[in-house]
Amino acid sequence: MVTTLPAATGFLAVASPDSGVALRPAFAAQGSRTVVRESNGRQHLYAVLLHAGAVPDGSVARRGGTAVLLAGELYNQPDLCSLLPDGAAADSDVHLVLALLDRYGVSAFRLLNGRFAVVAMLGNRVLLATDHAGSVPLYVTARPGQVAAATEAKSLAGTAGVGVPPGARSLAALPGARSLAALPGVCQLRAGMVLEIDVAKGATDVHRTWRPPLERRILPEGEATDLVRDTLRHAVRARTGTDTPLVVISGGIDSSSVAALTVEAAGGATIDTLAMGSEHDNEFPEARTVAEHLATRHSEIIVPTADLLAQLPYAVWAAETTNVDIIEYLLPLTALYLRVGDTPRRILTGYGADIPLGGMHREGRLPALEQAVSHDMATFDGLNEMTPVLSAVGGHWSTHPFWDREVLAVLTSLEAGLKHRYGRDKWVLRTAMADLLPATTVNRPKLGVHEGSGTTAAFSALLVSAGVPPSQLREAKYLVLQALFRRVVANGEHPDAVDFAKTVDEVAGMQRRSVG
Ligand code: IOT
Ligand code: MG
Repeated sequence: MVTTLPAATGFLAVASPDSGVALRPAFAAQGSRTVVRESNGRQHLYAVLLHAGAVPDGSVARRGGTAVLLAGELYNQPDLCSLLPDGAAADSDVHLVLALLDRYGVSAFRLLNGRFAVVAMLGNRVLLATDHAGSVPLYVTARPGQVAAATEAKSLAGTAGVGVPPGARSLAALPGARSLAALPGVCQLRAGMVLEIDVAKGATDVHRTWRPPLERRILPEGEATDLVRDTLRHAVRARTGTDTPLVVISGGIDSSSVAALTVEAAGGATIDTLAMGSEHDNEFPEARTVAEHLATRHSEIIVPTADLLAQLPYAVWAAETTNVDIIEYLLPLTALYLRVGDTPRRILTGYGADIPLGGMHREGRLPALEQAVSHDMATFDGLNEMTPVLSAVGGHWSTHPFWDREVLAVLTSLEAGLKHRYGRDKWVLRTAMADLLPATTVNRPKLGVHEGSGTTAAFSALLVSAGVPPSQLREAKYLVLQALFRRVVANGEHPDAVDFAKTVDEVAGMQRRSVG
C-alpha cells in the first residue's frame, strides 16, 4: 500500500553485546510491526518497528558499523541534501541521517528540523536522539551491557518489555534525561537532546541540539507578518505529504491558518477538514465558516459527553502523562482521532500556536505576556502534548506546523508587542493570515479545545456527581489520571480493560473520606 505516513512511527529497540535479547513491545500506537536485527561485530541492535505501510524500508539504514532507526520524519530534506557531497539525494529520511552522521558526527542532529526519535548503533556506542521539541517522546532504560529505548514508556515498564530486571543494577545516572517517578528505572530524553551511551562500559555523554530562543527580535509590522506567513507556509508545505491531507479545525485562528495554507499547498486539489464537538458544546458554525471559505471537504463529528469522558483511559494510554491541563486538551483530540476512520491519514493541526504566542494568556500587558511565553517555553518539555501516539491510537499520523523548528523560533523570538497589539491577542498571526481567511475567523477570540468541546466542565461535573467536594476537584482529577496511568502505562493494560466509572468512584470515595 502506498502511504503518505512516515516509514516508521514508533519503535522498541535494545542494544547489547549479547545476542538473543527478547523483546516484548507494548504500544498504544496502531500499526504493523516488523522485527529488525542488526549486528556490527561488537553489539547487536534488536528492534520492533511500528509502521503503517508494508515493509518499513525507509526507517532503517546501515553502513559499516553503523545502523540507524528513525521513527517520524524530517521537514528540511532539501537543505540537508545540499550538505552532502555531490548534492546526493538520500532515498529516505533515515538514509539522510546516516549520511549526515557520517559527515558531522553527533552534531548532525543539530541540523535536523523534524518530528522524530532516533536510535543509532555506532561501534560500541548507542545514540538516542529527539527532535527540537521532543515531539516524539523517547524513553530509555540502561544498565551495563544493555540499553533499551522506546517511543512509548509502557514498552519499558515492568514486565511488559525489557525493563531493568529485578535486582539488576541500572546505570547510576542518565545525565540530562528525566527520571519518571511513576516508572522506576525509566528515563525520558529531553527535547533537543542526544544521549550517547557506551553500552559495555555504561559511560554516557549528553549533547543538546536545541534550546528555545531567549532573545527577542524587533521588526516592523509588515516584515513580522510576512516572516510569520512565509515560515508557516513553508512548514505546512513540508508536512502535506502526497495523499489528501486532513486538517482538524476548531474554526480558531491557529487551525484555520493551517487549513488555509494546506489548501494552498494542495495546489487546486480539495483537502479534508474535520471538526468535533459534544452534544452540549461545539464550534461547528465557526469551523463551517472556514471550511466554506476554503472550499474544503468538511465533516463534523459529535462525541457524546459520556463517551468523551469514557475515553480518558485512551488519552492517558496514548499521551503517558498525568498532567490535568494537558489531558483536558488532549482528550477531545483523542476522541476525534479514534473516529477518523480505518484508512491511515496524515493529519495537520494548529496545536501549539498558543505557546510561543501567549494565546492562552488572556491579558495584554507585555511583561505578563512575555513571562507567560517564557514560562511555557521553559516548561513544555516532558508534557507529551505533541505526541504522535495520540493520533496513532486511531492509526493516523499527526503533525503540528506551529511547532516546526523554524516557525517556533520565529514566533517565540518576536517581541511581545507584536504578539499583542491594538488590543488583539496573537496580532502578528491574525494579521499575517488576514488575506486568506474570513474576517470573522481572523477576529475570533481564543477558545481552548477543552472549553469548546465542554471537556473541562464535563470532567468536573462527573467528579462532583460522584461526591467530590468542589474544592478538591483538581486533586481528584489528578488522582484519576494517576490511577489510569498505573493501569494502562505502568501495568500495560489495555484501556478497554479499565472500568473508568469504578476508578472515578474509588477516587471520589478516597476524597470524601479525606475531607470528612
Ligand atoms: P486549541 O488551541 O483549542 O486546539 C489545538 C488544536 O486542536 C487546534 O489548533 C485544532 O487543530 C485542534 N482542535 C481544537 N478544537 C477542535 C475541534 N473542536 N475540532 C477539531 N479540531 C480541533 C490547548 C488549546 O487550547 O487547544 N492547546 C494550546 C496550549 C498548549 C499549552 N501547553 C503548554 N503550555 N505547554 C495550544 O497552543 O495549542
Ligand atoms: Mg488553538
